[in-house]
Amino acid sequence: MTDAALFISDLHLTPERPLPVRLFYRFIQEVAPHAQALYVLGDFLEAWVGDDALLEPFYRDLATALKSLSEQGVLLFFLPGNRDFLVGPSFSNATGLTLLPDPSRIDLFGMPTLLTHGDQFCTDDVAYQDFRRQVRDPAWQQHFLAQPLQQRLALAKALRERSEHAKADKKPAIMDVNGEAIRAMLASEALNPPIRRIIHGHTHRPARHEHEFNGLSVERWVLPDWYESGGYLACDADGCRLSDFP
Ligand code: LP5
Ligand code: MN
Repeated sequence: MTDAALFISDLHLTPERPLPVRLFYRFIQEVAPHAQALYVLGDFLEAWVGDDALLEPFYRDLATALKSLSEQGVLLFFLPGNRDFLVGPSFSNATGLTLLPDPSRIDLFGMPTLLTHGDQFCTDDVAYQDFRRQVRDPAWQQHFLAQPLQQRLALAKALRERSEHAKADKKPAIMDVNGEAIRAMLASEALNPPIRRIIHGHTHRPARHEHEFNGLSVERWVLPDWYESGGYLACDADGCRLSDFP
């Protein structure tokens, strides 16, 4: 699909996991330049503790590669995930990514489409939603960002460990989307024209689902993670399809 819009999420890029990093560099050389736009729907980075982390060569190199893609004329967008919600204006400037709020509505080749990371749909995961409310609070973020970089990195590491422990005790179904939460988001976006497509990541369960809302069908695409191989959704005027990027 030339001139398609591409969607990726959940790459969780970190110097500690080289495979997705290699895949991503190849993706932005081989696939993305043929697209009209690339949307990154969160969890692009393993953990982001503030834009001053851009001083690290690993992130500077990523930013340079993205910037060069944007200079080739590909429109770049970023919507935050639960790992990288602290991405800010310096990251945006360095990469050429335009920051979008979560959720964001776009007109995708005539199709009213809702983009979101997807974690807000996981309302059965009550412990996570409580945690989310806390860390998305602007006052909490201001306080966190005022701490020295090394301290923030240490906190993020501790939090990652707690998250892995917590997940080990959660039933898989709890960490999937809740149908009522999807309906609630569709209802809050009920302004004309009605949403006909949702694209999100987070659950790492790539698929196409169909919902019915107010008598209309709504297709919901779930993006894959990049742990063992890459993958993306490509959409054009004829529709969308998921592709692997091995
Ligand atoms: O991320 P993943 O896939 O492992 O699991 C998510 C939910 N976990 C998270 C936490 C992140 O992994 C932590 C990394 C954040 C990096 C950003 C750094 C900037 C802020 C740093 C703040 C110190 O999002 C997980 C879900 C899962 O998705 C599936 O949906 O289940 O949720 C949890 O595991 C949350 C636990 O259930 C509750 C954690 C309580 C921790 C409370 C500590 C609060 C005080 C913070 C200070 C350390
Ligand atoms: Mn996520």
